[in-house]
Amino acid sequence: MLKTPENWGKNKVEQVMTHYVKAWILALGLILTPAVATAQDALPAAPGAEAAPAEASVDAGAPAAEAAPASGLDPALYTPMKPTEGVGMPVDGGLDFQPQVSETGKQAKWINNSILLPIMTVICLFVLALLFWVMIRFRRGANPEPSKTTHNTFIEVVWTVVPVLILLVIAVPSISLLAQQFEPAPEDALTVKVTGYQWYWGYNYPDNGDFEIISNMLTEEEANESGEPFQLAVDNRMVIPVGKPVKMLITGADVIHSFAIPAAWFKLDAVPGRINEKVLQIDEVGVYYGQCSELCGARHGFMPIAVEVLPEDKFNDWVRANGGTVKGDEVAADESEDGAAEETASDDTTTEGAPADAAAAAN
Ligand SMILES: [Cu+2]
Repeated sequence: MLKTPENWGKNKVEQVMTHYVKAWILALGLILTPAVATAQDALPAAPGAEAAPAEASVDAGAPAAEAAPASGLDPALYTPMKPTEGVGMPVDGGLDFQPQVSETGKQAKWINNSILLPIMTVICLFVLALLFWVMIRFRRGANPEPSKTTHNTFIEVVWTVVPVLILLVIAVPSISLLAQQFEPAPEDALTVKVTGYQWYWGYNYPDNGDFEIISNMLTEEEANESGEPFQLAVDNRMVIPVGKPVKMLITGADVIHSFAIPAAWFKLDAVPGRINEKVLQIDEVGVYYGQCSELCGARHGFMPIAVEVLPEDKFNDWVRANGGTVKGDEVAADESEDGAAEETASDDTTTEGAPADAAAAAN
């Protein structure tokens, strides 16, 4: 259309109208995006969900969701521990790291709070003071004749050497912490294989008969009932002994997940097709929560991690409650049951085969 003074106004009205319509469509789209994302929750998520198409609740993705949390275990051997408020979980308005329960965590938190934060504070204040000094002392009113200096050897040496020294001060503890985190596990360390699934966690105990724990998030009602934080509480926790190095083998079954426990300064990606290894040692009995820390799909936010750390005898009871084997048990059985020597011998070969398989899988 030709732009004449007559139709110019009309054209502009059309343009403005089109802009308004576009803006409204865009705004509506932005508003509806989260709704569409959450609507995906209702889609059948896992192969198991076909059996129960009406089930669009939180545990639709669970392969074997039980009615009551952790109720399948013998209460004489194991009852889930109550978490300590504010330990191993986030707190409202919290600023600092969670209280650390591992050696690495304590060291890392100390580096942050005693080395990095003071250095950062001093540098920020120093630069701020320099800025103010330049702005006030050398403003045009106070300094009408600017200096023509272009070179000052002393200052140049200082502003090169001082940052190098600062970096050295940071590098020494920081690199040693990094190296310490990736020291291989000792020979006799307990092995736990962690598998990230869309959207829950699986924990295998190859040293204890290779039983598997499937860990799903509790619903809000279930979490309130068991006195645990919603969206962190799970039905079946990963359980490990206190003060013992645990060799964590971490992998993903479908997409990349990330296994993280902030209170233990532990985070490692769960990558399909490869096994990442890291030692986890928690020195205090308790329950510690974490979350999947790699965006892994629609319900990434609903696959929390709960680790329960128990004294070794309690841990062994938990293994027995799950139908697993405990190393000392077979020896005791051998001594007491002379008549069934052949049976126990065959048992031994199977149980001894398990760690070897795990080692082979790790390689
Ligand atoms: Cu995930």
